[in-house]
Amino acid sequence: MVFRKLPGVSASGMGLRLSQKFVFLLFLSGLVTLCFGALFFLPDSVRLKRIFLSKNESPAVTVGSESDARELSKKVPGDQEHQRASLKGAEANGKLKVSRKPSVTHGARTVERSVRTQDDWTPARAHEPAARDERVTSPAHHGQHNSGFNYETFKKCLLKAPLGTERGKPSDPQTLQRREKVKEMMKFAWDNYKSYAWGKNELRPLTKNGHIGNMFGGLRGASIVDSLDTLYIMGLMDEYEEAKEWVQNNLDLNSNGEASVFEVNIRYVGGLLSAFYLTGAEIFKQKVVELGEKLLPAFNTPTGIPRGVINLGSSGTSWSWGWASAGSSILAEFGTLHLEFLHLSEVSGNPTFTEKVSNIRKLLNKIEKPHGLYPNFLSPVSGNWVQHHVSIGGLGDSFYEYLIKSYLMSDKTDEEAKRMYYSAMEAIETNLVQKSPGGLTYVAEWRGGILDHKMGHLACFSGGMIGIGADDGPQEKKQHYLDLAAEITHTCHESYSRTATKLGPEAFRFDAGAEATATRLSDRYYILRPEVIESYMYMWRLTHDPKYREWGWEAVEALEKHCRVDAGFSGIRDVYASTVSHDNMQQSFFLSETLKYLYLLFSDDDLLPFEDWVFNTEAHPLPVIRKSCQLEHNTRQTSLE
Ligand code: DMJ
Repeated sequence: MVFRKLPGVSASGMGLRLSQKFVFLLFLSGLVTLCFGALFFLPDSVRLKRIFLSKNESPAVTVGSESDARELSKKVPGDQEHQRASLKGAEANGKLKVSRKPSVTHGARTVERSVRTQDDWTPARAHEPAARDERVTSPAHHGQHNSGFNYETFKKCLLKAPLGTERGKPSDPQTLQRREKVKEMMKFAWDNYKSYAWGKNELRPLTKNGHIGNMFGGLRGASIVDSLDTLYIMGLMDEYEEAKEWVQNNLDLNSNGEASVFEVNIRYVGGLLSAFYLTGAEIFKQKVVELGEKLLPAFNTPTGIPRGVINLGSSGTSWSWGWASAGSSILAEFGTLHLEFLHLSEVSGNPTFTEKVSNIRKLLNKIEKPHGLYPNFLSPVSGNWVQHHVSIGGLGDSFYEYLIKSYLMSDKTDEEAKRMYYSAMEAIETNLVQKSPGGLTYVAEWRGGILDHKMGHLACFSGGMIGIGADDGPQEKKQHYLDLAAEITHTCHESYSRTATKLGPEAFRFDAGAEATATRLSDRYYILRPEVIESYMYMWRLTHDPKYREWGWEAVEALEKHCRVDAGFSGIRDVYASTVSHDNMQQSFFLSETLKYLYLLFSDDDLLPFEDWVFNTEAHPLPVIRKSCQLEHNTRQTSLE
């Protein structure tokens, strides 16, 4: 090999001068630094980080940029984007085998019916305090725990029969007819799931097969567990029995996959808990306690703030979402465990569940909040906020919901939750609530002090939330909160009525001349979400203004026209297009929430009365915990023995 001698280059070394060697070395070291730096500071890559970090470690926390926040805000727990962005490993779309038959026979049912008549429910009369709480002080652990939970006592402490006198049957014929229609929709959705996707997580109604996805860590049957209480409430008892039988024989909790703590909690834990409370069937209690324990290792962080993802297998390793920068946990995820975890302690006697969520509450109460607002990202390592992005929609939403619902579920004794909710509301009103030029009230998003004039479909739950919170805040603000709730619900209805399909987009804006309409192509889809209908239901119960039932009926007609296909219901890709294109997915929350809220909207108020029940964020009813009443009954029982 011949090296041509360049003019001015010495013959020593590799033919380089000292200064050239220095520049070369500088370049090399720069390159090395850049490569290592990229692993840690360029956009999150879970895989690369796993090479260097153990699963239970998080990288150092930094405050991210606004562009990070914009990107992240597109990924919302529970939506398709979120699912895509989530985990490795699980079956991907299209890789599933088409299953045309249910994997179990439904004909011969041997499982004993646990359906109770409404006569079984004795309302509680008084709840005077009792001497001691054996249940709460029980030190036992699951398996060895003596929960002390007594289902009969629980029933006695309800003020009213859960399903009312006649399962909430409305007296006027038109409302009854509408309610029957919703029941028929549920049966249609269920029957098709059963025919084509039985045991899978969701139905793909166009391709007539099942979808498993990667949110539930190998758990199956999300649509079954999410439907249990809806079927029961609607009186679809054969279907409820099929669902129960599947849980008993096929719900396998020994999975080894990577699951979203949030999604497993709201759908599976919530679904099983409400099925247990409504029916008293022990199988639901057994399963839910076992599953709850599998979520506990996610809390093994320096702060006790759980990470978003957990391996449900014996390793129990947990880590943060790859898309949540700097290893942060999401407010709407770790802030949406309180209701279910309190009930896990209640039915199991294991105080650990309550301790875990009380610790989250304590930290959030103590931490400094910019302008009184709660940003969406928090480091589970340092306990500091990671980004100053605030939203009452995706990434923040159900945290606020669980504050007011914790207060209501505690029989109005959880003063800390109450205080935190009303001060958050003050901050939201001061900083986020806006009026559009056309007079529509909306809740904007906040990015480190700059307002983004957009509202997500997810944020439309807030009409209902502000409505149910109106009564217990400062008395002088009661009417104000009711008005605000009505205005937000009206705006969300406008986002529906300004489309060709009369279904609302994923997000709508109030800038550049837009008024409650989506301006970006990517925001035009509707995936059978419940939030707008949820607010109609709450506002109907609170005001009995007939417009809410009319709006609900508009939604039923639109769902029938645009989302109903041969084999179930499907989301649509563009709510503004009169000829729709379907997304081929019947989300489990359609059965759990959308149809349940519609059914309740067309029912009398004594079906799941608000005095006794709060709905978790997946619309699973959980009972108000009346400690003093239960203690009184337990004490009385003990003295009789
Ligand atoms: C549901 O899983 C829950 O309502 C959750 O809180 C947010 N998103 C979906 C439905 O849109």
